[in-house]
Amino acid sequence: MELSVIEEAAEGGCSSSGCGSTDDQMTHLPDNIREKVQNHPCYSEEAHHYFARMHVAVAPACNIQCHYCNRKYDCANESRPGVVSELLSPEQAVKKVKAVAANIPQMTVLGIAGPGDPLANPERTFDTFRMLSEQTPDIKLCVSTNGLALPDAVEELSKHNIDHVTITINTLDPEIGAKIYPWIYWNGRRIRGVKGAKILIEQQQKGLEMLTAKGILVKVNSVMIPGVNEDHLKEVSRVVKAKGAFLHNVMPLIAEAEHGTFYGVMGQRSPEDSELQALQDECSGDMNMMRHCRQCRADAVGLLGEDRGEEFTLDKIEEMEIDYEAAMEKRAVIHEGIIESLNEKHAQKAAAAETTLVTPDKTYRPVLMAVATSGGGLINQHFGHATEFLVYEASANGVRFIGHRKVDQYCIGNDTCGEKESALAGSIRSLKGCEAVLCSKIGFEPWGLLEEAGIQPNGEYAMEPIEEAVLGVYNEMIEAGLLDEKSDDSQMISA
Ligand code: CLF
Ligand code: SF4
Repeated sequence: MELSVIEEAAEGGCSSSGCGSTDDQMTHLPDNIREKVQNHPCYSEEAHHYFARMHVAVAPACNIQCHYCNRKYDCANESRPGVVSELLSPEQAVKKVKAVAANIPQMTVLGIAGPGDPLANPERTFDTFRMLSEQTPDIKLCVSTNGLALPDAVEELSKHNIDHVTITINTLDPEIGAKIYPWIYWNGRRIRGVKGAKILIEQQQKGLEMLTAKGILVKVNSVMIPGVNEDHLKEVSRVVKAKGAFLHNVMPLIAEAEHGTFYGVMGQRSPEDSELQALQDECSGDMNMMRHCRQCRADAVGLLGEDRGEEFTLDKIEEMEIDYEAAMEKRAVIHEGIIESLNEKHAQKAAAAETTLVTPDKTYRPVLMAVATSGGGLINQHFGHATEFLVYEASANGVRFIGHRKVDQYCIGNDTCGEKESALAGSIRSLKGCEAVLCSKIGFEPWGLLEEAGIQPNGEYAMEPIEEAVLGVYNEMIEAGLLDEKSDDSQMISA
């Protein structure tokens, strides 16, 4: 029964129809699924503008080796390689979760994603989940795993009300698997090559089937490794969707020699932004795609893309007095307020869509635009303060979220901007392919350099909702005759 609901939800998703409005993903979902994802920042692109997640690093060991991982660092299946998290005991983790929940009321989800594999550390992981399900019942629990130990853990996971599980599945083919996983540790033995990869793949698929049969929402992460698995990932998408996975997150391989990973040292290249986007688009025919993953660290705290971990180090938490009952009441009011305003926004959008004249036979070329935001779904960040830009595509079909581009913040604080030339040049380079950048403010110097690079800066939409602003700029480009028209008639699309 549950499986068909999840399948229906996956099919009803926006990406299957080619449209990209993130609100549509929510409106197409059955109520029971919407309730599970509407405040989960990873399972809903819309939610990630408003709700935060946190990870607790309680799981140090791992039972496999991935060629994109260096054991000194966090599990690269959900994290950026080269990041080290402070290991916590389950008790310390619970204390930290309460402290964060009380201070960041928008934090709705607690995930365990490393620094090794959570299910290779079952005692530490399940002790943490057990205490949290008892003591912080308003927080959703989430786990990410390589899948090797998953079938044996499904029963225990379901006991702790864990509704969201991520499995990293990079391949269905043991020959490809042997190029990604040199060995696994299985039944007390190290098993190498194709034989080890075959066991891992079978365990992942079995775990996926068991979870979906229980109605647990499964997200599948896949690392796109050019020349190794990129063509095969369309088949992965098709198969995991058929087995009831809710979402597919194709992430780029990050391979730097300084991280000391096998791929980094061997010079294995990472995909270009455009290659990643093309693969995500190809997979989206069969699957809801996640495009807003930030490859968080195993101790990440805050909205996706921000890291407030420094505010919650162990010494700082020790000094905090937390009344969790009171915090829960406050949190409930804030969560309800956000959901209500999102529902209102959806209703307004649906009403506007009914009166909108869109003429799909007369199309203009799509345009990529970058957006500086610090959350809340608004254009509300100074260009120089951005550490990442969200990229949206505007077209005759509306606006869709494409991904994000990380940049080095070149303007720190409120002092003079534009001094850090190389960081600014790097920001502009990272916006390759975008024709406009929308922000709340921008300095004179970056304005000129962006224009020289063919990217039009725009501060006219400060504090306005992102999708409406992107559509506004797109319509202005149409009116100004900047887009290649396939028709002489003008065409306007509604926000
Ligand atoms: Fe954490 Fe992962 Fe749960 Fe999210 S992260 S365990 S599903 S709560 Fe999210 Fe971070 Fe991407 Fe993971 S953005 S790395 S997908
Ligand atoms: Fe590293 Fe995670 Fe792979 Fe384990 S599963 S080897 S921690 S990337």
